[in-house]
Amino acid sequence: MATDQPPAAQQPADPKGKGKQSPRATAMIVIGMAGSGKTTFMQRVNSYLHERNQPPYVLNLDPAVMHLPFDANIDIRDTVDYPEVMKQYNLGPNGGIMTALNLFTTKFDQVLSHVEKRANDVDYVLLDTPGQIEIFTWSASGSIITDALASALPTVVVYIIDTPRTTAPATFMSNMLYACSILYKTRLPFLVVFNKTDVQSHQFALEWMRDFEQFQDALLERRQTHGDEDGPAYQDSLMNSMSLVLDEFYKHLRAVGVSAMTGEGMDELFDAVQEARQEYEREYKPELEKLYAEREKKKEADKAESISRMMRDMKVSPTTGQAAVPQSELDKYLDPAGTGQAGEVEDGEDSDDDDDAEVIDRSSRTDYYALPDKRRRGTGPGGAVEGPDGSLWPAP
Ligand SMILES: Nc1nc2c(ncn2[C@@H]2O[C@H](COP(=O)(O)OP(=O)(O)O)[C@@H](O)[C@H]2O)c(=O)[nH]1
Ligand SMILES: [Mg+2]
Repeated sequence: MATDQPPAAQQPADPKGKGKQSPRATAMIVIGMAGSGKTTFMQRVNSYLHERNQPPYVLNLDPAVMHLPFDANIDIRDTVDYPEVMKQYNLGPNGGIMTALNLFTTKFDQVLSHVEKRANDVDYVLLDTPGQIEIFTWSASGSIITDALASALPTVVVYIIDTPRTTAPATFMSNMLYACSILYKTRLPFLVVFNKTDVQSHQFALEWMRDFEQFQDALLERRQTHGDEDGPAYQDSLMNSMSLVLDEFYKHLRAVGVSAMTGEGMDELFDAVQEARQEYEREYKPELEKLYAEREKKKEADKAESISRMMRDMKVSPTTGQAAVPQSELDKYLDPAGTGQAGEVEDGEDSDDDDDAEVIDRSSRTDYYALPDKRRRGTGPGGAVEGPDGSLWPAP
């Protein structure tokens, strides 16, 4: 059980002194097909952790969600107005979500700094992602968010599967191939969660993953009972071969069954998340550190190169240090307005822009309801409710 684990902060530091210690929190990025139960799962995990006095830090990245059944510390809807994005850019629902996510990603440094501030106070950081899975998994912004998070704290991808809807071998296979592609794309510790076990036990799935012959038998049986319902017969031989290929993938896959509705399976879930965290420490983090060191080295080299190029361009004499271009001439370029504050003009405008879409951490902001209407969710259609003393509350 999660609470039996030693807190990360007490784990011994790397004996070689290499690499810095990870923050206490583990991030769980919840991904899954629309309707698989991501949001309900978030709600369940959130209340499970609250019951154990381990309140998580929660982020909602779904700009299109109408009602969130949990309190998010950071909500994309506070930063980006999804209906407005659709209108302004003339987009449909998916394009709107994608653009909203892209806009939000430009502010992700702020999000990350909020998360990092709390990463040693909480045990879990939870992220709900947009309903359409590919918007997150196959977009640049999805990768940026995932990578940024994983470089800041131990991160686990939690892939939610709608168990009752994956009992057909063909559907199961597509779902697993999808899982496989996300695993290889993110390279992060991965956890498959078979959700809705209150409706359908996930035992069949575990058996198919353990023994490909059982999967092949099920495939044959399904063909006999359902005919061409799941696809033409020639597809079966492809799936038979795929089951052999995926066998290797399954061996390294953690899978648990839960019901987000009833709370069944939560203890096993957190055991698996802790295991995945250890995998992050063991495998992902050293890779990350190596990459980081390489990047730093390259940055240093680039800096040295650009300095020497600049010196060449300015024709600075290496012996006298005298520039061929007079200083007064250079000043013109550095301070075009002649204000004596070179470079400040642009900056001022930029920071105005930033303020427009500042990322809000609701938990640390007491003036949330003093924000302009557009910046607050709960206003507009189904808007905020006025309390008896005139204070505003989010719509129920
Ligand atoms: N029976 C059952 N239904 C669930 C469970 N989890 C989610 N659902 C239902 O599945 C539907 C989609 O859930 P939602 O959380 O909105 O999915 P999302 O689109 O992935 O965020 C809703 O009607 C939920 O009530 C579960 O564990 N058991
Ligand atoms: Mg959802």
